[in-house]
Order: sequence, then structure tokens, then C-alpha cells
Amino acid sequence: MKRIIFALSLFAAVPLIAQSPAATRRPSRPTVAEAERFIAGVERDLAEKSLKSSRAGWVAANFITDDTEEMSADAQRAYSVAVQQYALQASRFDRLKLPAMLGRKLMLLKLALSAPPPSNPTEATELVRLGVGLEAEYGKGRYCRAAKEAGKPEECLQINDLSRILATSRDPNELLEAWTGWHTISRQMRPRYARFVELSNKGSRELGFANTGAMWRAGYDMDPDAFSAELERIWKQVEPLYLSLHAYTRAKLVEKYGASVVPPNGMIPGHLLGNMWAQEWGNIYEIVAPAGVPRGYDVTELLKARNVDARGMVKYGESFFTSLGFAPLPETFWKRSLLVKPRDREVVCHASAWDIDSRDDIRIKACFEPNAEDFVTAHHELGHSFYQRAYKNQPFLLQNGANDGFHEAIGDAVALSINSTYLKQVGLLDNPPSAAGDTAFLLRQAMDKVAFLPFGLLIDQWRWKVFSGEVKPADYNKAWWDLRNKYQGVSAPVARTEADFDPGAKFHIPGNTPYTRYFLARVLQFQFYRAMCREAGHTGPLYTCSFYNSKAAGARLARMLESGQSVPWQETLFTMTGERQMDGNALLEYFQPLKVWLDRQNQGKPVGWSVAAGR
Ligand code: X8Z
Ligand code: ZN
Repeated sequence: MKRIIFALSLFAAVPLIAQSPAATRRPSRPTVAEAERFIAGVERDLAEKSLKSSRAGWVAANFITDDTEEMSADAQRAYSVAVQQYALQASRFDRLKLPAMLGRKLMLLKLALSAPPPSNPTEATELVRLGVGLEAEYGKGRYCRAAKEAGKPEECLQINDLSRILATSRDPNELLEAWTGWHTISRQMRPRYARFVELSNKGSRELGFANTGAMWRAGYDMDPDAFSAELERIWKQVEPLYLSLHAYTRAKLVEKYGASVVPPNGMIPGHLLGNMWAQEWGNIYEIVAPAGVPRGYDVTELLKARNVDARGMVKYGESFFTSLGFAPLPETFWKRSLLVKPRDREVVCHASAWDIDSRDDIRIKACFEPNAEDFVTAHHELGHSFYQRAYKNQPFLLQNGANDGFHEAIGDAVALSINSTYLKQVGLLDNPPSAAGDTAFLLRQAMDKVAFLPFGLLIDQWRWKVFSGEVKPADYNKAWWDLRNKYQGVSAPVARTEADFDPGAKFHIPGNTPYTRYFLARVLQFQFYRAMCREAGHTGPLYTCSFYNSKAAGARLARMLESGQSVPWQETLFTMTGERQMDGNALLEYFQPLKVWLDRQNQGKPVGWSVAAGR
């Protein structure tokens, strides 16, 4: 996650527009030269203030206390109020014909915040406090239960502990307890979240957007309605593959847990898929592993066998990037990053990548454990870090991904090269399976990549309705489960009521991080991967490609990363891939043999679900 933190002291709407004494007497007509001066001042000021705010945010996320929360809120308030003031001031240039780059910067300034503060100072303060407080509350989330043995203190579990249970336990009761336990952490968030929505909507309206969701949809260099239509188009492309995977997985879960736990033509209960949010299913691969095809390798076992720890996993990721021709990470990255959950203090464990000074002070913060899931996440985070460093020479307002989906896709595109060829090359795997093991590999990949697609889409389907007011606070939970039922075919494992606030149990809701980016990244990463595979001279099925060591692929990637957000993403995408649309076709090409195989397995079995047949 890129943290661009723009800041300016709270009420000092510094008159950046250099004005002559005459100009202060009566408003002058705006000129291009004045707009140039304005934006130069904005960039200088915001770059400086963002540094302070990033530092405060870093400390708050690494040491959650009431004090760090306050200090971070102060810095963030200053930053967001500044952006808001500047964005409002910038409307002065709205009707002026501006050079393309200048116009782009002014547009990006308006879109820079995911929760714009209202200009009323009391409300601005309230909004920022709510945002910082909700994220900290998520970070502190824990479920405490009585000790199994009498006389022992109660046992409190945090998200890492509970996620480990979801990933490894196969006892439905234990899984249910972990799932239900975690979903208690957000019950109290609802009124504050509702107020947060109200206040950020107010800020968005002042900027001329209908609501915060409409503002988010405006960030894609195209008409916001056309963007929504694109999402629907892409989803319809990949939906048949998801349905095939869902049907196959459900049948295997029926075999494992019985029809009384998993309805054979209904939805899959959300606690059985290996992940707290059922967003990626790779952790239950062994339940769905096909009989009669060679058992593939298990990356978790490979890492454990070689004692690869959190730092070691990140080192593998760094080596991949250096093999492409990128410079190694700076020493400060290793000194300042948080890679392992500390034992003595509260931290926000959800992985993130930080660009502190828009130069070389890049870091990641995560609570990695040596397993396949975190191995991919380590690459994912490094994708952000290498992107951040690559665009550091762009002007401040253009230091970002071509769109937010690009930022999320880089590390994942690299991680798609983690196949048996690569693992052998780097010495993690001694005996790669023969081609007969390809089905196992593709199925394992699909359990993460394909399973995620509906989840990636539905989070903002929910939020957009919340921001627009179509879903009211009294229906938050129902609307959430309606979407999870509809898109994922996943049901709540126990009855839910409006006393629950299940969206708040997913980091990006209290953290207010837009989520459509991850849906886009899921398709974009296959487009990037295919382009780099072509550049590396790969022949044969797409999924067998690893572009490790390819300087040509690296050069193509570097060119994209360096351009940051300086041109519309469509251009960046075209230069990178030769394609003009974000599109599911590369993902479908990758999984094509698996689709055929799944459909053969599903013959005679129900595909899809009726919500009524669930619970
Ligand atoms: O939040 C993340 C990254 C940080 S940007 C770890 N991801 C999404 C999630 O965990 O829900 C990566 C995949 C989707
Ligand atoms: Zn990310």
C-alpha cells in the first residue's frame, strides 16, 4: 500500500498563489503561469509535510498506544486538510486551458485522499480521529477465551493466531470458534464507521463528487460509469472459471465434512476455506488435491525444510528483483522494516509498504510467518517498494502507480514466476515434478488467484452502496452477506444479525483502503506476467514461464515503474503489454488447461448455488 501523505498545518490555507499587491485588491484572471507556480508550491509543501505525516503514521502502526494514535491523527489531519484546501483552491484554474501535465497534476490533487475532510475544522478533526482510531482498533483486535485448564489465565488470540487456525485446523468446531471469535472485534465499530462515512461524504461533496464512492471511481482516467461497466465486463469474463472452481471445491468439502456441514448445491460456509475471509483458498489445497495426479510440492514445506525465516523470504524476493536488473534495497530498508510480529507491543500486523520520504527511505511492515501465503505476500510488498523507488524522480503528485491496481499487481506478477523451474534454480526444490504435476500446480494457484476474484470485487460493491446511502447503517451486515452470498457463493457459518459488523473484521474497511485495486491487480498481474514472459523469450504454456534472471523483462518492467502516474494508465499498459484494456484474457490463458480439467471433474455435479439452499 502506497502511503502518500500530503500535509500542511491545519488552518494555514497558505496563500500559495503568489500575488502582487494589486492582485490582492481584486481577483485577477487565472493564468497558466500562475497555475504552474501554484502547483510547484503545492508539490514542495506537500512533499515536506508528507514526510512528517508518514513518520508519525509509521510509529503509530508500529507502537499502537493512545499517544501515538493522537500524534498520528494530528499529522494526518494537517496533511488531509492541506490537500483539501489546495484541491479547492485549484478549482480556480478549472476553465483554463492547461498543458497536459499540469492539468493531470491538478486532477490528481483532487483525487489524492481516500477520505477528504470537510472544510469545517471540527468535522475535519473528527473524521481523521475516527479513521486513525478505527485502524488502531482493528490492529488491537483480539479474541479471548477461557483457558482449557482450570486455574490458567484466559487465552487471547490475535489475527495471526486465528488465521493460523483457519489455515491449518480441519476441525469444524475449532474453525467455527476462531471465525466467530475474530468477528467479535468489529461489533463496536459500526456507529463510528457510519459517522466516518457521513463526514468523508461531506468532504467529497465539497470537491464536487456525489459521494466518496463516486470519488474513488473517478480515479481511473475514464468516465466513472464506464469504469464500473469495465469491472462488470471483466467479472463476466472470469466468472465461469470461478464457478468451476467453486463447484469442484464444494464437492471436495462435502466429501470431507459431509452434506450436513456443506450443502451440496448451496453455498460454502465461510469458515472452511482456509482463510478468515474466504478470500484465498490455497491453505486447504490438500483437501481438494486431486487423486490420481502426481502430488505437487508444497512451498510451506520447502521453506520450513530450509529454515527460511521472514527475512529470508524477503531476501528471496529482493534477489528476484535484482536478477531482473534492479539495484538491491537500501541498507535502511533492512534496518527499519518490521518483518516479524513483536512480542512486547501492539502493531498493525496487516502487511503494508511505506514510502517515507519519496526518496530511498522505503520500508515494509508485516508479521510474516514462514509459509507459502506469506512468501507471496513478501513478493507483493516488494512490488510496492520497487515501484516506489522507481518513480521517485517523478514530480511529487505523479509519484504513484499508473492506477492503484498497477501498484498492487507488480509483486504478484513477479511471484507468478515462483514455479518449479524457479524453485529449482534458486535451490529451494531438488526434484521438480514432471509435466504430469501441472494440474496440481494450476489448481493450487487457482485456489488463491481465482478464488479471490469475487471477493476483490464485492468489497467496494458494498462500500459504494454505503457511501451513496443505498445501504443504511441499519442494514450494513445484511448487505455485506447478500454480496458475499451472491458473488462468492460463501455463507456465514452462523446466523448473523445487525448486532454484528462483519465488514469491520476485514482490515481495509476500518483502514479505509479502496479495494477494487486488488480485483484489478488480479487480472493485471497476468497481463504483466505474460508481457514479461514474452520479453524473456518464453515458449510453451504460459504457466510454465519464469522470467527470473531476464534483464529484458526487467527493463520492460522498470520502464513502466519509472513512469509512475505521469500518463493515463491506458498508455502505460499499452507500452508494457501491447493491450489497451485491463482484461481477464491473460488470466484465462494461464488457467485454460485447468478449466478443461475442472469441467471434466464437475460433470454430473451441481455448478453454482442457490442462496436458499445455503443457510
Ligand atoms: O492488503 C493486501 C496487501 C497489502 S496492500 C497485503 N492484500 C489484499 C488483502 O490482504 O486483502 C493483498 C491481496 C489482497
Ligand atoms: Zn498491496
